[in-house]
Amino acid sequence: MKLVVTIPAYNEENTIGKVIKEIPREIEGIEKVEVLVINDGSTDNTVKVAKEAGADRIVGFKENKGLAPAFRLGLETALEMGADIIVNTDADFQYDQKQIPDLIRPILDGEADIVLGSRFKGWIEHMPIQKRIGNKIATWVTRMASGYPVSDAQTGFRAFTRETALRLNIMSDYTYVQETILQAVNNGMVIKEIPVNFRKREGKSRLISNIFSYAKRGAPIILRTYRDYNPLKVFSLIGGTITLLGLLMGLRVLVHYFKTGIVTPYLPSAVLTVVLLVVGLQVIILGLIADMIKTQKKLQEEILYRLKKIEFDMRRETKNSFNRDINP
Ligand SMILES: Nc1nc2c(ncn2[C@@H]2O[C@H](COP(=O)(O)OP(=O)(O)O)[C@@H](O)[C@H]2O)c(=O)[nH]1
Ligand SMILES: [Mg+2]
Repeated sequence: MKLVVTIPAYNEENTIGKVIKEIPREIEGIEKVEVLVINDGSTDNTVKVAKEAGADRIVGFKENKGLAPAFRLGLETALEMGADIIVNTDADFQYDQKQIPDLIRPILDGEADIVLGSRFKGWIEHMPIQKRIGNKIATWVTRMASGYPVSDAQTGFRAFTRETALRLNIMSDYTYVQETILQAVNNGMVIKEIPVNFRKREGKSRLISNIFSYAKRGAPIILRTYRDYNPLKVFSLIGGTITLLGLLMGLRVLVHYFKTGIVTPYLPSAVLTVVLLVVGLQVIILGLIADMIKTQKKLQEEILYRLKKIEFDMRRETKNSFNRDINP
């Protein structure tokens, strides 16, 4: 069993060294632990510090591309490095790397495909109130959208099996945290949470400047992922509501017509009824089409999974790489 610990980092020269040094290199049930840093176009000494602290491999982008692309590159590179288990952690020294053995335990015991380190079930040294509220809201939305009773959807401390990493397709370019949970649930993967410790952040968050901009960028990702997995439900609800409004409106016109035999005073209502009914039915039809696309998407995901499996198993054996490596 090989474990690869991935650390996405953006200007984290002050903390990344400590994070790497804290990662246990000997874990029961694991033959080899390797550390992979994904440098997202840092403009400070992140790469140099990471190398000196003992990172086994550093990959990344020349420019800042965002956390989700960095996470995706991390998964791919870890697969290529032959990881059987992948742990993702943050570069800011907030998570306690000594808990990695606990985090991967459910995977080693064959009880989970994904393990999430939940801070709300564990210990939090300090989290600004704004962020705490934002986290709670985003977690609630993720819980509603996924059906999984997650307690901390924003956690960056996670473990994945190789199979899971092959099946995840991260589409967003901002944050991967909720999308992975929704995809995992919809692919029938087993998620477990364990309580973890969370230290106070040294320095400012690189990801979240304020909670509103996070919500503005994060909410569409959750909604889009939900829509993609439940198109018929989403479109029927919207189309159904519009149709219902049309029917109610039409009822008024009809009642008047049956009473008096004329429609003329209610002509605007009659026109609106027709418009609402036409639009509502169209939205429902769109839902039917989207549902067919969903079937296609499932097939495509299965094809992609099988291709990735062949590709990454081959890369693992031939040590053939994408060559996204960065040398300080
Ligand atoms: N690749 C990449 N990583 C980022 C970016 N912004 C933040 N990170 C990393 O993502 C992790 C979490 O970021 P952090 O700023 O601590 O966010 P917070 O804990 O949610 O406030 C850290 O390891 C950061 O270095 C980014 O633009 N690109
Ligand atoms: Mg952090």
